[in-house]
Formats: sequence, C-alpha cells, structure tokens
Amino acid sequence: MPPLRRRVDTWTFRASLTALALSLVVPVPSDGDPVSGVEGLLSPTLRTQAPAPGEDTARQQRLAWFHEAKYGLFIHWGLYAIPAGTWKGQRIRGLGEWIMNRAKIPVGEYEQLARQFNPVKFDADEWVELAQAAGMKYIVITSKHHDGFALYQSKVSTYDVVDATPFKRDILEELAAACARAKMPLGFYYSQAQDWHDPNGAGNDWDFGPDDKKDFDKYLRGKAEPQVRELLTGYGPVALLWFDTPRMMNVGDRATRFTDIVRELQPKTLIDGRLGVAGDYVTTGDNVIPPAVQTTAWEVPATINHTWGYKTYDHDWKSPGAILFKLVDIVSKGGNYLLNVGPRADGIIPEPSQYVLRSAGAWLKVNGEAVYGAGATPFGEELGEPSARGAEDVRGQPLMLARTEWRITTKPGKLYVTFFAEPRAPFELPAMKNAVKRVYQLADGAPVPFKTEGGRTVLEIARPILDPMATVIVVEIDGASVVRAAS
Ligand code: FHN
Repeated sequence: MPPLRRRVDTWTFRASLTALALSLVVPVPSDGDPVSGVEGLLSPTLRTQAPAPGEDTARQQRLAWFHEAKYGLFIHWGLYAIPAGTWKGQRIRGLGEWIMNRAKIPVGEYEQLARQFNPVKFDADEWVELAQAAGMKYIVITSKHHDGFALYQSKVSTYDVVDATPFKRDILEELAAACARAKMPLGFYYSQAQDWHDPNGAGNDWDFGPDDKKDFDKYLRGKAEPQVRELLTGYGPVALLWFDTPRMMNVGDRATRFTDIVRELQPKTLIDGRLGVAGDYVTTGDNVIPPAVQTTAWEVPATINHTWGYKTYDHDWKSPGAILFKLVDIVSKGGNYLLNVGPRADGIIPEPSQYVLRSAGAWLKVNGEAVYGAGATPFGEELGEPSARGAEDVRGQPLMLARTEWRITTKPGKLYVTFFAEPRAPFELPAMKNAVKRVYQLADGAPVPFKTEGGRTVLEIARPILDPMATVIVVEIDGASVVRAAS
C-alpha cells in the first residue's frame, strides 16, 4: 500500500471511530494502550454514561468560562519523569507515565524514585507565564496519576511530594498561588480508579493480583475520595476536576460519590467526562477530534508529541501550524483543546514544546478573536466530504474524508474564515441568506473586496495570503447568526 493511501485510510478509520464515539454522546475513556485512545472508543463503559439530555442552568453557568477559554494547558508530571521512558537500560514501549505498568516495576522499586525527585528548577510562575504566552486560558495538572504518587501534601497517604521526596515543596500549592496571581483557572487531574501503589486500587496486577479480587471500595473510600476532598479544600477555587480511566466505576454509587463531593465542596467546579457517570462535558478519546460539529460541550485531551509524561527520546513535536489547525478545527466544531506538556524531572518544560506553544501563542495574540468564545461553524461542508468510493464506517455511515484548507468560527454578526492554505480562486462562501456588510483581514484590518449575488458571496483574498501559517478573514453579516440558503 502506498504511504499516502495508508495515511488516508488511517484517518478515515479513526474518523469513523470518532463519529461512533461522539454520536453516542458519551465520555470516552481511553484505557489500555493509551497511545492513540482508539481502544477506549470501543470500551463498554461508553454505553453507560450518556449525559442527561439538555444542559441544566447550573451546568451552563459552570461551563461559561470553559466555552470562552477554548484552549488549555495539560501538565503530566510525576515520578515517571525521572526514568523518562527508560528502565534498567531498556527503552520501554508506550507512554512515559505508564512506565511502571509497562515494565511491571514492583511498587517497592518504583517508589524509590521519590527519593530522587528533586525538581530544583521548578518555578510555578514560569509555567503559568508559558501558558499565558501560549494563549492558553486554563491549566490542568496531574495531582495524582495512575502510579499513585501525589504532587501535593496529602494527609491520607505519605506517598506524596512533601512527605516522600527531598524536594518537600507542595507543587500544587505553588502552582495554585501562581495561577491565582495570574487569574489563570486551575484544574486537577485525578486518577480515581487506577492506583498502582495501593493494594486495592485498579491496575496493578503484578504486585497485587487481579482487580476483581480487590476491595476496590476500600481504596476509593480510604484514599481517592479523601484525596479529592483535600484537593477541593486546600488549594482555593478549583476550576475543573479531570478524572480518568473509569475502570470499575460503573458499580453502585462509586462515581456519584465523587460528584457529590465536588458539588458539596465546590459547586462551580467542572467535572470532565471520564468519571464513570456523565460529567459537565464530553471528553473525547486522546487526540481524537470528531469529524463534525458537536452540540454538547466537549474537550479533546491531546499530546504535543506521542507521550504525556516526559520521555527523553520522543522528539516528534507537532509544529505550531499543526497545533493551530487543530485548535481552530476544534473550535469550529464547538470544542476545547487541552494540549499537554510533560515537564522534565528537574522541573523544566522541554524547550521544543515551549517553542511550539509560544509560536502558536504569537499567532493567537493577533488572531485570538477568531478563537476565544467563538462558536461553531454554521456550515460544515468545509470539514470534509463522504468518501467518493462510497465506503462506509463501522456503523454503516458514509466515511468522511477531512478537508483542511479552511475553517469557520463565529460570533454574533461575524464569521471568521481561517485559511490554512491559499484558497482556490475565486473563494466562495457557502450559500446563506444574510447580507454581507463588510469583509476584512483580522490581523491588519485591510478590507477584502467581495461580491454577493443571490446568496452567494465571493471573496477576493489577497495572494499570497497574509500569514502563510493561517490567515483570518472576518465577514460581517446582517443578523446575529447565519441563515442557510439552498446551494
Ligand atoms: O492512561 C491515561 C494516560 O496516561 C493519560 O493520562 C491520558 C490523558 O488523557 N489519559 C489516560 C489514557 O486515556
């Protein structure tokens, strides 16, 4: 199979899985091999977690900042940053933060890493400054990942950064203070089900045997629930609790116990889509962007290379242009982009990822109006088209082939057309009944000549386009929103 063909088939396969997942309107845990998240799309838990139809007022209010923000910084940091993908001289396949699981490292050995954890270069203000320069509007950090180690001082377990490491500083406390100074919303990732350090937590079968023989509720009540209480009582306002991999959570009230804790302690805190019951929004599979507009609130967690936790030898960074395309694509489909960095064990966020984030941030400084608080496309034909070969996806729906030349985001009375490539001449907007009042380039305000006739609008875009990475053209229309016309 020629390489191009293979790429297209991979995309269509993923797109069809995505369509499957999103059409179920459920949170998408991505368990097992989390490199792609595709396995998670097929998880049986999907079918049990549909949020209630319609969004209640309280939920809408909780979501207001999230809809405005659109772009957040995910931080995966923990003891796994020390081995950084290599254990006893062997490169371990898979995600950096999964090294304990993948290499079947006994708890007694893995926890020794805590004695080496001394990130003297960690500076919370620098991390927040990076997020700001990147144009990111919220931060979510791993408070405890699957390895069970907490990045804050916990009274429930001494397996935490203050009690078990020479560093002895509460990272969440410092980050919360820095975020408060910068007015940056802060959320906490918390692995509620998997805890490879706790004999009754899910996931560690190499030390503690199969999960179905464990007293999972003992772990939930004894560690996870009290730790979530600590997070909600010790660090000021928590914008978001980001639960993950809801193994064994669909039994009895296990998941709703967490919802109750969150609503009791901080009713404004958002809950992501991987708790085990419906949260405030849908979380897609890792790196999975749906092929079409979704009407419920959603977020895609995504890597900047191929791992969440730092790995010394993963240098395959996405380019700033690729990140911007994904961001605008996601916003044009109504979603949020939570993009990850994996800091090194010394506390520094790898320079290549900083470069990518800052470059995309420079573009957002000029063009952010097309992103923050912007709504989804009223059209959709720019997103893709059904495969001409008549191929069908796993549900018998036409396979969609993505198009990547341009995207549309919206605000009342305005369309933002973002071009990622020079448009074919002449560029025609999809047909609409609204009159066009004014058209201009967002970056410099230069007018763009246009002609309208019978609902059709042709834009005479300057060539070459102003910014080869992405050029935004603003189309001001009569009326708040587009009224489609037959094309
Ligand atoms: O297993 C985790 C993985 O390590 C990472 O935290 C991602 C982020 O979305 N969530 C799980 C896999 O989907």
